Parts: sequence; structure tokens; C-alpha cells
Amino acid sequence: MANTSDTVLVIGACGQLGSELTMELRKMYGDANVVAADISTPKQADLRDSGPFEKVDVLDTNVLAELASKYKFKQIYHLAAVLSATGEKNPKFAWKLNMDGLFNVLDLALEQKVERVYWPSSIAVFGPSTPRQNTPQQTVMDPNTVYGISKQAGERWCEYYFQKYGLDVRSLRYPGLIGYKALPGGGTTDYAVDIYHKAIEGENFECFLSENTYLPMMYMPDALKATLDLMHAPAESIKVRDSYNLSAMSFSPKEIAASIKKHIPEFEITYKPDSRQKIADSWPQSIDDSAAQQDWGWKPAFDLDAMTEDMLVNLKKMKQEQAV
Ligand code: AKB
Repeated sequence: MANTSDTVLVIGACGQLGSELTMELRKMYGDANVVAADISTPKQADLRDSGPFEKVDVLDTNVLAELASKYKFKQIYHLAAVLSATGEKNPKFAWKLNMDGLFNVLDLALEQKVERVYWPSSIAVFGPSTPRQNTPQQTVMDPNTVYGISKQAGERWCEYYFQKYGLDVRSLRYPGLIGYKALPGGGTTDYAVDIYHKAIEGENFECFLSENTYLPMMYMPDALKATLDLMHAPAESIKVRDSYNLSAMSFSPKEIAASIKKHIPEFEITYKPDSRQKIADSWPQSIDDSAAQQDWGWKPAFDLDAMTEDMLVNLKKMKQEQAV
């Protein structure tokens, strides 16, 4: 249950997930109670104009402490991270941001007696030796990207802070997230967002993954629902304190292109795999999320075709509004 008088901090609020999650939280907790924080300023007018914004570098503990004493947060969503593909370009920085950022938030939450923390993990915690089909909650994990290694280590630390200090930190292992409101930045699954933008512009799409590369994916409304359901579930039903497997659909570039072609028959896709192919090949193709189903009732609403229809309708609408 949401205590609607809570003050909530979203770090990484201008990102693909953060921008939409902040707006959902503002609907639940009230605009003034949800502070959007990011290192960059919001481009989205609704995010910028609807409630407080603070420019924050999650590596700056002084700024975080000032913010916490100003707003007295009850909940923190810490979403700022360097994703898989960008992380490989500067592994040391990705490690620093992803790990020090998490420590700064966990320690702040303890010091300031924040009641609940959310931190996203990813399917990137799995690696080449992980079973690739229906990947279990508990299994071999040998991530080989710096992003995946930081997420795996982060999961261990979240569980450690829960067990050692009683901090109520909760987490989901997101698959690739697809939404029309904001673009992702620097991930291996980003093609599945870009492809819709190209299709709606009447352009063909050159994919950086090969045609039969299956990956687990999720439409943004499902990701928002999962995140909020997890955060509002009673603490005693959260049995997994590292991070929950989460699943909605799996598809290949060839299949998403076929789904788009049902609406835009002239759309064409070509393939030019780059370094991101190796990352995709090390990740699961499908995920077993029965623990999330059992513990807090997780159930996705969107499959590939339902997502395609919704994406194309909304992207077209946005394009028309921009043209006015
Ligand atoms: C990425 O591709 O890096 C992310 C992820 C799966 O965590 N979208």
C-alpha cells in the first residue's frame, strides 16, 4: 500500500525509466512530494513543470545529504547507471558510477532512516554459462560486461544491507525496456526502441544485432506496474532480497520487424551486427519469473503485437503534435 504523504526521491529521473516512473509516482504521491533528481536537466516538459527538480550527481555525497535533510525522504528510487554497451567503452567509470552511486544511496538511506529503497538490476547479471532458456531465479551467474558485473555485485550488496542493517531495499532484474516517451541510452536492447522510431518516420532500419537474436523484453507500462507493485507490496511478502527475475516477452529483431510490418507493410530491416552482438549472445533468451508471480502477484499485460500497436499509435500521435 502507498502511504501517499511520503516524500519520494527519484535519482536518474531524466532517463528512459526515470522520466515515466517519476510521473507515475507524482500521480500517486502528489506532484510536490516526488523530487526528480538527475545530473542533466529534464527535456520533457511534463517532468520539468509538474514538480520539484534537483540537479544531482549521485557521486556527490554532500549534495545527497543536503537534499535528504531538505526533503526528509521516505523512499528513494535510485535509477542512475551506465548501461551495458556504454559501460564497455569506459569500464572503470561505469564501475565507479554504478557501485559508488549505489553505496552512496544505501548509506544515505541508513543515515537518514529512509524507509524503502528501489534499485534496478538487469538480465545482464547472467552470462555465457547461465541456462539461456527460462533462466531460473537462482542459477549460475557469470556476467562478462562491466554493467553486468556491477549489477551482480549490487544485488549482493542490497541483500547484505537488508540482512545486516534491516534496510528495506527492493530490486527487479529488468529485461530490455521499450517505451515511446523517452529514448534509452547505451544499452544492448536499445534497438527495440529505435526500430519503432525509424518505422514511424517511414525509414528502414539497420539492426546492430543479427536477425535471430532472442532477448527478454518488456513494454514500459508493465515495467512501471512491476516496479510500483513491488515497492507497495508488504515487506513480509518480499522473499527475494537480491533481485527478482522479471519477464514479459522474448523476441528477435526479425520478429519485431514482422510485427511492425503488420501495420507498415513497406517497412524493411537489414542486419549489421556490431560489438553489442557478443553482449546479447551472453544473455538469457527467456526468463523464469515464477518467484515474482508467487510473492507479489506479478503478471504482465503486453505481448509483442499489443506493444507494437500501442507504440505505433502513440509515436504517430507524438509526431503529429510536434508538427503542430
Ligand atoms: C541494456 O541493454 O544494457 C539494458 C539492460 C538489459 O539492462 N537495457
